[in-house]
Parts: sequence; structure tokens; C-alpha cells
Amino acid sequence: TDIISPKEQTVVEKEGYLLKAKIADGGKKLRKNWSTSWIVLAGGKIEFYKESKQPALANLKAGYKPEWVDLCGAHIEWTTEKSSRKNVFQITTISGNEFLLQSDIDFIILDWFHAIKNAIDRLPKE
Ligand code: I3P
Repeated sequence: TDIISPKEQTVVEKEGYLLKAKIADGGKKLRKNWSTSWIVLAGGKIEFYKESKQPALANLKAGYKPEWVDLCGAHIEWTTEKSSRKNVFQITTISGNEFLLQSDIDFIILDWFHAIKNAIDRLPKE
């Protein structure tokens, strides 16, 4: 019964909980709404799962599609202007989606920043 789709075979580089706020979609500003998200960095993209979902199981459920971000050509940068929170960085995609990610715990957010930046730097730029 170990049915694993090709998608599941991509190596998960990092996963864990962060606060997430999507602030633009296709260049259009959105109202900021922070929520806890289970974040999976794998295969040149980031997937966002709801807090309560078990990512692996959810992924195997037919038709379950997490929100995801294509990191090809994306930008990542720390920001102190887009939030009153500390430890916030922004990911901007080629398609004009903007996400803020945050953790109060310094080493956790630093690890994430470097993992995502490394992933972006290894990918083609477009
Ligand atoms: C927003 C909410 C966010 C806050 C944002 C507020 O209010 O309090 O948490 O962002 O500040 O506008 P609402 O829930 O009414 O939309 P931070 O926590 O990141 O500061 P902003 O408008 O300065 O982005």
C-alpha cells in the first residue's frame, strides 16, 4: 500500500512551522493576515499547509493541493518596514506574489532564510 506519487519523491530540504502572511497576489496588494503554516521547502518550491494538516497524509489525499510558491527567479530579503514584528523576511515571486515569513526565534528564522536563499541561488533565474 506504499503508493508514492513522483511528487513525493522530491527531497524535502526543510520543513516546519512559521508565521506566514501573503501580502500581494500577482502584484495586487492583499490585506495582511498572519497565520501559522507548516512550510515545506522541496524541489525548487515552497508549499504551505494548514497548521492542523499532516503534510504527508494531506499530500496523499486525492485532490489536496497546498498553496505553493515557485522559487525560480524569486527574491528573498529581510524587511523591517512591512511589519511591526521582528524577524520578518519577504519572498517575491516572478508572478508578483509576495509573502512574509516570521518566527520570534532567531535561529529558526535564520535557518529558513538561508535554506530558501540557497534554494533560489541554485535554481535557474526564470
Ligand atoms: C493588521 C494586523 C496585522 C498588522 C497590520 C494591520 O490589521 O494587525 O497583524 O501587521 O499592520 O494592518 P487588520 O487585522 O485589521 O488587517 P503586523 O503584525 O505585521 O504589524 P500593517 O497595516 O502595518 O501592515
